[in-house]
Amino acid sequence: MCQEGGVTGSTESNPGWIDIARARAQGRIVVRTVKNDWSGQTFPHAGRRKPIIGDLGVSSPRHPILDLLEWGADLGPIFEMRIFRQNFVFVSSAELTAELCDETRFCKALPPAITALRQYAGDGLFTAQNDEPNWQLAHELLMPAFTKSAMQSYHPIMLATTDELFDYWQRQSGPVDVTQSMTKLTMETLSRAAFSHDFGSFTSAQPHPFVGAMIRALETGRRKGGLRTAPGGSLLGRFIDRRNAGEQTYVDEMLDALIAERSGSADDHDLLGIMLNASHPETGERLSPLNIRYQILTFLVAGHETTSGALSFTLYYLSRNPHCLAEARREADEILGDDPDAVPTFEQIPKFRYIRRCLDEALRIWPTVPGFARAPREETMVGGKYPMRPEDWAVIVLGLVHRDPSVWDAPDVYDPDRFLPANVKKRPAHSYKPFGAGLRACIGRQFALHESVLVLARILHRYELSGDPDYELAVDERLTMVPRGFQLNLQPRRHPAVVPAR
Ligand code: MNH
Repeated sequence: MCQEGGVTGSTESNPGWIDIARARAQGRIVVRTVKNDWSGQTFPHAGRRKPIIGDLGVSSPRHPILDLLEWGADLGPIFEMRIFRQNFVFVSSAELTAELCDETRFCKALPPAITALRQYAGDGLFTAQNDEPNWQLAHELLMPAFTKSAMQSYHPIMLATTDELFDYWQRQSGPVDVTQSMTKLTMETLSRAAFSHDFGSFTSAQPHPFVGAMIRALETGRRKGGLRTAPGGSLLGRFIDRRNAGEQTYVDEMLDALIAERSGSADDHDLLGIMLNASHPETGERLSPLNIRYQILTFLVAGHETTSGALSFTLYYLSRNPHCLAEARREADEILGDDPDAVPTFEQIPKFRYIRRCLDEALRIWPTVPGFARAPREETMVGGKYPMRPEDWAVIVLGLVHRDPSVWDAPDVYDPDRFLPANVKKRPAHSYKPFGAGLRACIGRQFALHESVLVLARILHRYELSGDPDYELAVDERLTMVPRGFQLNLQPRRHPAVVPAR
């Protein structure tokens, strides 16, 4: 990584001002360099670059990713954005993505927005550096809890939270807010699977204060990450930290209390129990209580809004595409039969093939984690012509890769059949990456897929759903991408579902 700028050495005799020339002569000032500078290469960028602030104006602070998807589409397979001294390089083609996803040459990188989250999530799975020992340890101890077959133990939890969602909807009058409902659902599912805690999302009118505090703390952290290289950025960072300290302390203390309550118990029925009890088969190493807190926070954050957005976008597209809705419902009815209260068994989940394709296609158009960053393991050349060194990184912009016209026909059209096995086989590898790549790919993928398919099948089996025809899709950028203000009208299906003869 590039050297940090700033004054080094003792500041004891600092009179309150710095004689820059003298400090530089004494070697106390490191010349400020552009971060992620790709050996000085430049790539296309949007608009006219301004002194000092660089490309700060090209994206709105409220929806930087939506803006990036817009202006990035015209800039070609690799482009850049410079904000103060921080350079961002983006990749938007399936071809360059395939190259960067080659694990033999590249690995995960931590751009500033992710590094900023280490203040909360430390060396937890998502924010750990590739070579931090706790990544390997946690990965090995937790992988067994995230396999396809491990979903068997979360299946009853997922059924129960879906029942609570239906009860909650029953008590509502008028249309329901889809993103809000799905966020309650995924938050409850995850907190129960992770540490058997009920946040009461469906029973209290207000969301549990923990949820808001956690999201605000992280959101602020991410914003702070963007300011790092601004003049006065570290001062502003400390100010933000002070303002944010209360929320962070509240979140940390609540999680530490939960962990302390369970330590010493052999109960390993949830993720917390596994983390407290599992030790490495060869070295006997265990996760520390602090690292366990980092992991729990990571699961809560990485796992709830992402899945909620995936569910909400799928419901949006189903409501807009009557033939897809009819096909998805036909599948739900065929597997679940004519009792609207019927619940899928664990073994039935993989049979909802069409519903799964509807989900895959929604995550193509709106990957709820909008991108991930990659760096080379050794100095190399990307795209055959751009030298890249281990300290350089590029962000794969999934929203653009998933619409690359050289791979996807009519990329803005919602068509679940793109994910028919024969069609998947025809596409180049790595043209669809909503869960990331390689060793550091999403550990919760099976969890998200199992939960989403289960919930969608049950909703379709139970309700007649219709959206407001005048609603225009709006997307909120929180920690992830979710639809804003999307509502559905839900009518319990009156007639017993008819099972078509096979
Ligand atoms: Mn998830 C990593 C997307 C659901 C926990 N997740 C990633 C990455 C992507 C991603 C992309 C890779 C990021 C990177 O390379 O920097 N995750 C998703 C999406 C969904 C999702 C689109 C839902 C849809 N993730 C979940 C769930 C959990 C979870 C559910 C937990 C239960 N994800 C993680 C963790 C990592 C991760 C933990 C980091 C894994 C690692 O680096 O070892």
